[in-house]
Amino acid sequence: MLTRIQSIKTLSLATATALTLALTGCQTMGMDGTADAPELASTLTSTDGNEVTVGQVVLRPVETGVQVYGEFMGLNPNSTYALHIHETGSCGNGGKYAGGHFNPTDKPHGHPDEEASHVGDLPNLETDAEGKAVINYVNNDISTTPMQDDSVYNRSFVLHDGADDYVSQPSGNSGDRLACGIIVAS
Ligand SMILES: [Cu+2]
Repeated sequence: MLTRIQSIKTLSLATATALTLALTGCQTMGMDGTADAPELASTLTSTDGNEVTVGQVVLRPVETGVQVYGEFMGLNPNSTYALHIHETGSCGNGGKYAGGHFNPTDKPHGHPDEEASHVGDLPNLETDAEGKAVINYVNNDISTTPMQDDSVYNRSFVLHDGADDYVSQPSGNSGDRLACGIIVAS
């Protein structure tokens, strides 16, 4: 009897361990603190009809939210650009079909670190002397899981030609839509 209880205990422990591994398998932290594999990605191209690629972004689930890592190029040197997640996964009509900022919690626009901000708000991009910029920001209001209210799957990144002032409503006086990219499975 004792032996049987022990073996059941051992078995359930093994099952629990296997389940835990299965659940966290896709979110295992790598050496750099990021997840093993990006879950979603987006390529931003210019909205001027030439479809020049200006940026590549990957979205990875991490412990505290979703890491938004992107590299941009071909922009004006030493300049500031607004970048947001917009609600609709479409870049047609010069990026206008992307709609407004992703805002499922119905908040005012603001700095992404503030409580009063859209879920899709992100910090401005600052380009270097070569017109390149990097964004590496953990957004703790979004998920990468399709069908969830906070999911950014099949939404869009929009890069604007001006800086976001983080104050003006509804979009920080960020200017025209310079580039756009739909967020897809990677
Ligand atoms: Cu925007």
